[in-house]
Amino acid sequence: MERTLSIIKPDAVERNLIGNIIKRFEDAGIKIVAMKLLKLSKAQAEAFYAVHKERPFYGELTDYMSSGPCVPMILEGEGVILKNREIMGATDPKEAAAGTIRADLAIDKEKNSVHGSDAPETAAQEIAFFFTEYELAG
Ligand code: IDP
Repeated sequence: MERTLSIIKPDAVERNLIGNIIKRFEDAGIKIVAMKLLKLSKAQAEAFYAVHKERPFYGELTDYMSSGPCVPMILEGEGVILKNREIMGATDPKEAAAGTIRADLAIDKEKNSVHGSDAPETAAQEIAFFFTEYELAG
């Protein structure tokens, strides 16, 4: 069974959208097998997004991701990495398909409400960033 890391980002937590977003995953048959609510420090946000270090938006992105609480979760299901990306929609909400989380809820290309791992290797790394083995429900 495949697993992926999802994060409900600070803009969505701030606007009381945690339940709205989790309902979409559950309605799609995806299981949440671990979850927490925490506030990243700037250094932690920088470490999580280290892959984007050279991008012009890195400073702003890591300020935003450390600006308030977020909800990292481990999602489980068949093909869940791709399925989650489909439910999220494109990075820029203006380009996201109708009915996706980002089309319905995101503010802009940066404050786009959710993160989702893009491949099995990044999913494993990102899950390990937030969760230890004993925090997994099964
Ligand atoms: P993804 O989250 O859809 O996988 P990535 O390209 O991996 O998109 O970018 C990571 C995050 O960086 C995005 O979700 C968004 O919050 C932010 N981001 C991406 N591109 C831009 C941009 O052009 N301006 C501001 N923030 C951006």
